[in-house]
Amino acid sequence: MPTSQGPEQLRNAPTAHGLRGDYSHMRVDWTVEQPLSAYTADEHALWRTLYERQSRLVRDYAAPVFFASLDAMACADSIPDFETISTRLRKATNWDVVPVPGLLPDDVFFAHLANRRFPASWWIRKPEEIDYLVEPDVFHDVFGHVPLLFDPVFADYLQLYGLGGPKAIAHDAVPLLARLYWYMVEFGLIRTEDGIKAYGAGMLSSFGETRFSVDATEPNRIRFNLERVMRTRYWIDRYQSTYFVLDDFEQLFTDCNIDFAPLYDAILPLEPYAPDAVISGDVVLHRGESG
Ligand code: HBI
Ligand code: FE
Repeated sequence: MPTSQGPEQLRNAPTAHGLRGDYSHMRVDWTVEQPLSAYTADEHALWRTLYERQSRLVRDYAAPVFFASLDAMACADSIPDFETISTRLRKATNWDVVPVPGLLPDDVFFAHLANRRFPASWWIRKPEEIDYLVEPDVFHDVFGHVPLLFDPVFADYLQLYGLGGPKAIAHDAVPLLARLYWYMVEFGLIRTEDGIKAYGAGMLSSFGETRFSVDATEPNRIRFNLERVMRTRYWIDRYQSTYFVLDDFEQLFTDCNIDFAPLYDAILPLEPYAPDAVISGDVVLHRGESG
């Protein structure tokens, strides 16, 4: 798959600042071999620590599809072989997990999602980063993102997201599409029979934000609305001030299965909403107490 950017361009991209992965030996699609034999015993132990801590939390805080899929992944004991995970995932929703050095240029990232390939960093964080790291590591990507790819509707939504990438790039609207990813893939909430639960990878791979997003009184919880999400800025280095809540994944797929171009043209000239804003027209499920 031809790419418009080489490693040197990525290094100049905003997300490229101080990238920690090794981008020197990549295939043309920016994937690499997963260095299974290179993982140390300490790294596998760190994976187990992260896994045990989060898997206890997700029973109470995550949407059921998340922990049912996590169980099916059977990856508690060590950093998983992406091929093993992909074999199971292909059977479920025809997605693959492919090893990459870390953050990818937008066009490369979108192209992988459009072809039902989830790019996952192969390396794991350092012990001192157990509660926070800037770039996604193997725990964030595989523990946080992959379980949802076992859900057929969410799996189709994420491919739709990737397919929408080139149009967003053509409209200079990647920041708007990124908000949709940030709020509805990284930090999404969903209604369940047992109340509002978390499904976003950013929260479910975070010890603190898993509970904060579901229990805390500080953040707003507002019913999902596509235009609203596309117009709302987000925090990248602190818990969110607003979480958007899905009725179900069908709502996300249906609302996003449209031509985004008119939305981009309508929203781009407008002032974005602050992360903690509550506006008229919001269906407010919980009004945050931070404001
Ligand atoms: N690359 N590996 C990786 N993972 C991401 O989540 C990611 C990325 N590149 C770009 C990106 N996310 C976002 O800028 C787009 O979703 C907009
Ligand atoms: Fe992520």
